[in-house]
This record gives sequence, C-alpha cells and structure tokens, in this order.
Amino acid sequence: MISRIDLRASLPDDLRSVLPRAELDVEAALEKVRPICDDVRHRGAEAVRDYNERFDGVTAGSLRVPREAIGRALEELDPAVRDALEECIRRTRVVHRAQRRTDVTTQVVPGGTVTERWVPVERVGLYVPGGQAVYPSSVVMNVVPAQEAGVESLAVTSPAQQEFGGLPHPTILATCALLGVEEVHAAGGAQAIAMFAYGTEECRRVDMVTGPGNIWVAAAKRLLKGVIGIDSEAGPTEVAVLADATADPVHVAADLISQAEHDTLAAAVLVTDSEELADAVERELAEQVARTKHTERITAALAGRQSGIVLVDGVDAGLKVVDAYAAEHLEIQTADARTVASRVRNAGAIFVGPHAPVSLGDYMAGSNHVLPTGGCACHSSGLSVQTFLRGIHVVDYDEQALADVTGRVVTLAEAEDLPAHGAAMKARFDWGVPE
Ligand code: HSO
Ligand code: ZN
Repeated sequence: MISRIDLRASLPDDLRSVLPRAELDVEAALEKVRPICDDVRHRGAEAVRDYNERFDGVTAGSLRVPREAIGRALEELDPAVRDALEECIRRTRVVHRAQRRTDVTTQVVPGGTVTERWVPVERVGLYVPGGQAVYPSSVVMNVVPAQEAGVESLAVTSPAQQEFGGLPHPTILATCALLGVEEVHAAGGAQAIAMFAYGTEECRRVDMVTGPGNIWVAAAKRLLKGVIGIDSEAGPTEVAVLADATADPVHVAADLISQAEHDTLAAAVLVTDSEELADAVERELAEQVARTKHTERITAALAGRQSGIVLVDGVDAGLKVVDAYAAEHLEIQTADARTVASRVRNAGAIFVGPHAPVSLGDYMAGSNHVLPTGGCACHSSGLSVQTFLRGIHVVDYDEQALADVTGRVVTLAEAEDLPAHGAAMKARFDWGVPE
C-alpha cells in the first residue's frame, strides 16, 4: 500500500528529486479565477452573491453574517467542543503572546540611530474553508497570532452553506464568537479572496489575507498577491517521521495515518534505518487503516506517489533526507530524540520523542498548525505573530552625525552615477548643491 525507496547504498546528490512529493498545479487554475476576480472588482458584492449562487447554490441578501447568528451558534455549540476549543485558544495564545516583538534602537554612531519599529498590519481577512473540511482549530491558528500581533480589524469569510440557511458552518461561527471576531462574511472560493482584496459595499478591503483553501482559493491568492499580502500558499498536508529501531511501530503508523486522513493528496513519509521497523509499520498501517473511519481517503494518500518509506543507512543519513524533504511536520522517534531534533535544519514544526504526536500540534500543543508545505520549510516559517507585523526602520541622525558621513555618501552616489543623491546631502551644508 505504501511504496519503498531504498537509499541504504548511497544518497544521491539531488536528494529532493528521488523523494516522494505531490504536485499541485495552481498555475492551471489561474486563468479560471482571473475573470471572477475582475468581476468582483467591478461589480462588488453583487458579483460575490452571483458566484455564491453559481458555485455553492446559495442565494442570500446580505453576505455579512448577522451578530445574532454568531451568538446563537455559540449557544448551540456542544459544551465538550467548547471546552476543547477554549483550551486550544488558551494554549495557542500563551505561545503566541510570547512572540510579540519589542522595538529595538541601535546607536550606529554618536547622534545617529536606527530603530526597528514593529507595526501590525491594520486589517486582515481570514479565509476559512467550508464543505468537507470544517476546521475550527484552523480559525484559532489564524486569528490568535493576528490578535496577539495587535491587528485592529479582522474579518472572517467562509462559504455560504445551503443546509445552514446560507450561513457558514455553525462551528466556525461559534469559534469566531469565542475569539471575539464579530465581522464574518458568507462567501467562499476565489470570489471571497477578491472581495477581501478589492473591497465591496459590505466588506472593507483588507491589507492581507491568510488561511487555507482549495485550488481556486490558492489561485486567487497567487493572482492577487501584491494587491494584498498573503501567507504562504498551503498545499496538501504532510508528515515525515524519522525513526530508528527504538520507535514503536504502532505510534509511527498511527501518526502517518493521522495526516493522511486530511486528503487523498496528503503525504506520509517514514524515514528509517531499520528494515524491521519499516516492515512492522507497514503491517500496522494495513491493520489500522482497515479499522479507521476514512479508509478510502487514507488508503489513497498512503498509496499516492507523495507518500513512502525511505530506507537509509543510519540516523545521520536520515537527517540528510529529512532536511532535503523539508517536511511541514517532522516527528523524531529515535533514541536521544532531543539531540537528533536539534540537528534538523528544515521543517515547519518538529515533534520530539514518543509523546509529541502531530495531532497534539494540530490542536493543543500551543504551537501553530499553519505551516509551510511542499518543501517550503527550507525558506519559510509557519504562521506566527511575526506574519502580521512589519518592521519599519526609523532613521534619526543629528547634524553632526550627518556631516561626518556626507563625504562617503557623495562618493558612493557618484560611483553609482547618481549625483543628485549626493547633492541632497550637500544641500544641508555650506558646500551647497553643485551645478
Ligand atoms: N494538520 C493540519 C491542521 C489540522 N489538523 C486541522 C486537524 N485540523 C495542517 O497542519
Ligand atoms: Zn491535521
């Protein structure tokens, strides 16, 4: 059910090319979403309503979810789910509050300072998928860092659903209520991203859009990037487990299955130096997949070319492989897991040892579960307070500090054939502006 790649003899130079990975063709969707985005730009809310009707089969007057509907969803929320969500919010908030940054002033020379001032994005739009995947935990993971960064205005949008009277899923609304988010819109797909990017009569334009979505949402975000800021493009979820003979195959199999449960394109990769463990995990996978609820989806994910078991010659080689793979989630299930984990360079999040399954990180660790996929962990990080901050450099020099450096600025400006740059410096002093 899961393929094997044997790299015990040697590791190829271009490791990435032999490792399993899914390909998501967002490019192809761009041409389809372009006219939708243009239409929303010109016709505003009316166009969004038309596409809601065409794609989601929902006809509605206003797209803005009434405050009472949000309150009602919270009242009707299962108390156990409410309790779990509240704990998820509490833990996530503790971790993200600690990420807040303080302004740093550096004295470069006497009388000359540069301050890096951290300023939150003013208004953020959060996309929450509807349909098959209803993830209130993802609402928490997007909203909490934005709030802790100090974002003043936060709007959520989620597809209108016929079965809920044209409103987004009630659990999503209830989670918004728990987080204190009052502005919620009933719109999904590319039209929702365009609504955020261009603004409509009912929704003020935002500066930045975050949140996962299907291929149309990803394409709209790519298209409108620049008009708005976006978080990283979220591809199908992935887990890699680096394990040796000390790992428990029951746990390893369960963790691989847990992420395969998201999507037929989800990736589950085991990297190990123990053939016995590989065999035992494979047996466990067969048994556990048969017993779980979403058997078909998981089987497809595990059998897909994006998943596999990679055999290596020792933990050092395993580290090279997981670094090349740059997994969204990486579990270390080896002897001395902390030391091994400390040597990893590329991963969205690292889960250390037998008591830190990915599922903990998905809901309750306090860490963020919006993480770079598709190998982007070699250059990007997951969502955090930092995502919603901009570092503005504030330059403050007095007359003497400027005078002291004017000669060198003029020299460099002339070397770049930009004499007006130098002139702007000299204009402050007796030397005047040259002809
Ligand atoms: N594993 C997903 C997040 C998630 N899991 C939401 C359950 N609900 C991507 O990190
Ligand atoms: Zn998950």
